[in-house]
Amino acid sequence: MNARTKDFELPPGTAGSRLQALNDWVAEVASLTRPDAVHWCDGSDAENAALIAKMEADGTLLRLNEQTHPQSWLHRSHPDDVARVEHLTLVCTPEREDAGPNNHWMAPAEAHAKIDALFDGCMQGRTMYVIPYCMGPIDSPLSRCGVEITDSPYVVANMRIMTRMGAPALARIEREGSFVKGLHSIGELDPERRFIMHFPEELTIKSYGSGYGGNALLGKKCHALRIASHQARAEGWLAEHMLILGIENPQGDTHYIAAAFPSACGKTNLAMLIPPEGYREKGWKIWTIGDDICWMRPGADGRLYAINPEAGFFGVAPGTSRKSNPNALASIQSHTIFTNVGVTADNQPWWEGIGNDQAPATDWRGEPYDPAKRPAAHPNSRFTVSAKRCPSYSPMAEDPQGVPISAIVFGGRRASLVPLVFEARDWTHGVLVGASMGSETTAAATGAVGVMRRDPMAMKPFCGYNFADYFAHWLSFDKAGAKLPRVFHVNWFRKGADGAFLWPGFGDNLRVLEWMIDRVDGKAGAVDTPIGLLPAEADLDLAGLDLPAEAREALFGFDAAGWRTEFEGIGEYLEGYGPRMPAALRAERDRIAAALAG
Ligand code: SAT
Ligand code: MN
Repeated sequence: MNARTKDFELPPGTAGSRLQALNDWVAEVASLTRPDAVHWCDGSDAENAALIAKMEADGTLLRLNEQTHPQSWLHRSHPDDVARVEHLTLVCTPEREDAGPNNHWMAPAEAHAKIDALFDGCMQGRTMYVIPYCMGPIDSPLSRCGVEITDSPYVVANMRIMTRMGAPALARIEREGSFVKGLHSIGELDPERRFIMHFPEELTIKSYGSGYGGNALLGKKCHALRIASHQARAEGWLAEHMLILGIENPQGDTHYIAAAFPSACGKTNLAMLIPPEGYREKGWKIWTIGDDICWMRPGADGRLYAINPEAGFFGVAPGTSRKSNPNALASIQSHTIFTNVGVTADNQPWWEGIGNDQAPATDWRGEPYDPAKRPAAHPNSRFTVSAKRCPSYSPMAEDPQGVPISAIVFGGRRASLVPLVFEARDWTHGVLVGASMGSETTAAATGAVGVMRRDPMAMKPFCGYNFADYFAHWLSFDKAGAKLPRVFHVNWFRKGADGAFLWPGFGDNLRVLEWMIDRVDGKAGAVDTPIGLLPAEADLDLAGLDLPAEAREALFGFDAAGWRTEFEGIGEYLEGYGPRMPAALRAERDRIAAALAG
């Protein structure tokens, strides 16, 4: 046995246990990728410090100003590796139809062969890290474990923040004997040699050629959404692209809301909302449970209970300011990894919309800042920070039972037509509202920005199986004994004729959330329209807001002709899923289209 082979052995005290399958897989991967060493991550502070020191030494991480931002680092990615790559992200089910028209597909055998050829010998000269992790509180029955193998210490450091990683996760894997396998290598960071592949039947992920968040932190989108959505369907729960927040009213009652918005549409801001002054004075409070992913399961009382499977935030930096999101800004004062932001002359992180009086000296590519050349921060630059650093982080986020969900909210960026808020009539209508969601694209994925596309439940890039089957799975929750959340749709992004946003957003969104929970409690009014229940202006607390008549008309109005056209588009979109589309959803669309026509 040489030193390398010894490295492949399990951590002390675990040999011969239910971890044998894990050990065999690690050995198999090591013989394919041929790393110089194998490191089993225990998640300890000492391990993290050693990794950070190594990355500082080789330039992977640059230490930021230790006085203003203690224990914080900047990572500059390869300039071609700054976002998710949807065209290279594949769902590899045996039958193409099971992945559906919403996914790029490749047959499993072909996919394995293609990506294993890239992995062949790719870790020579590198260390291979084995990261056992748990998505969700370590003792929650809703949580699921995985193991990511990677050759990127940057990934290890980020996974340590984003998941419960290390020894406790390994212990749970040993108890349960099952885990999601994720193999990752940054490869050559060559966009021509890049794939993010999912094998739902094998509970396996293989990702090659990118170090970027959603492509490389495999616990996040790959496991907690694509693979988990597949598991959730089989096991009767939901894995969703949703933030979770608690709204505590002045009486001390807390309602929990789960809300789905596409990437870079303000989930982090909403999850950390600070109530407007008048609300604060009365005693309203917002509690953050999660900002990106929500796993929900019916409880014994028929309600849906949710956990945030993540332990940290991977938030968009640009636009984050004391005004837009003070809680996020407070969270990232220390112990934060910044990726692709600019820096000031004294080495403080900087991005467009940070709202301070400092100036960037160096841009995200490490070049002297020149606004004619490029922004200081990449539009999809990010911060990674532990959720525990967030002042509004809810203690309930660690509750193994999860929190009961009172309302589900769908929303996207819609410059026109879609009003500020409306409520679905019932669950089936709510599923249609989610299924027909549209949004203008953002910088979170490569490709054109600002193009309207259908993004059902904000899961277009993340659903690990055929959307038609996914909609059927959503519909299946409506059964005897179920006490399902109310469903709403919001649009914070409505614009006026001059292109400016009509709704102030941010903290003022609480005015809309209050209406929702009052609807849940049977206390607020609404106007019935074919698309759902809209608040009359008087149903919302607009005190202290200066909304011109044009804005009110657009935000609370209902444009029947515009919606008729929209419903034609929705019909065509749903038909694209063919015969697998649930009849109930088609009938619901037809019912509303008929009401709009009549
Ligand atoms: O890159 S991630 O997928 O992790 C972030 C996002 O796009 O939501
Ligand atoms: Mn997201």
